[in-house]
Amino acid sequence: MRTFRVIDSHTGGEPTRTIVAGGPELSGANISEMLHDMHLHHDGFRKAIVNEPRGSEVMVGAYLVPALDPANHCGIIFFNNVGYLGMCGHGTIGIVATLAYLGKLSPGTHRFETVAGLVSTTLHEDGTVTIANVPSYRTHTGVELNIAGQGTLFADIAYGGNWFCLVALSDSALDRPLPELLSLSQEILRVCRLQFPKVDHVELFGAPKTPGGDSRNFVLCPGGMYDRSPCGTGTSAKLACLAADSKLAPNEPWIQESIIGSTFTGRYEWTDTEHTAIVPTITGRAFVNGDTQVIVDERDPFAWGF
Ligand code: PYC
Repeated sequence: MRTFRVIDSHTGGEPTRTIVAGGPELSGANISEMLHDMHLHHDGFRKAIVNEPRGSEVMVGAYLVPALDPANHCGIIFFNNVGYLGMCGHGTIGIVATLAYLGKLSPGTHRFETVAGLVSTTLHEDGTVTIANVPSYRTHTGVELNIAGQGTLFADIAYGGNWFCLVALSDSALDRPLPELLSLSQEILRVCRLQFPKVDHVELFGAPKTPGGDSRNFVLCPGGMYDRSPCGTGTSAKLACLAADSKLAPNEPWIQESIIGSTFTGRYEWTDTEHTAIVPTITGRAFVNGDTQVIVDERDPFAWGF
């Protein structure tokens, strides 16, 4: 019998399950090597935490590991039902809320080591969290994607801690039933990856419904499910596109609404005078909604997930 303590939270509706005790000791000289060790030797641990029957395809897991630099709070390995994520914006906000719930963080600035790079966070007095994400940038614009039944769609390819294919649809296009949005975004991903194999998220845009909102999105994640939050890395990629097109000025707020109506506020600054990349900041809120002991009973054929 093995046990792990996990804290569940959700950020704008999107769940994060953070393992705070009982996980494996990982070897490696940095967070990428630790992820490699987890992938090679402890992948069953990932599956047990996020897959059914305890989890689901929408669950994002986070394993906290010691920081290499003592100035940082800890390292984070993000994962889901099919593998690992370099960075996760809603998950980082969830981890800050989780560590505050555990009494390990108070309002102020705290840095975390992720596979994508160093992420600085600020826990505000009102419980909201701002993350200063890794440098984000657009690599391609006006990419033609021929999608059956849709004709030619035009996409941007951008990095925001994960790789995104971003497609602006008509204002009402996101009002379609969710299964239709899932199959459309899956087909866009299939076609996009023929040219850009590293892209693993698709972000579709339509008109916002929230008063004061700038845009509404539907984000397909690598596990085949859609993000209930506006997606922190996806909003970072969107900000990189807006900056590259001079459609949003530095420090101007951008209210990104998710498909369920939750919102993040994004802003950016350029990293350099050549405007090669931006540093996006994303503000949102997470709530802790579970504090659980996970039991792995070796007599249970599905104890390590399926
Ligand atoms: O918020 O960055 C994010 C994210 C990635 C996948 C699910 N959420």
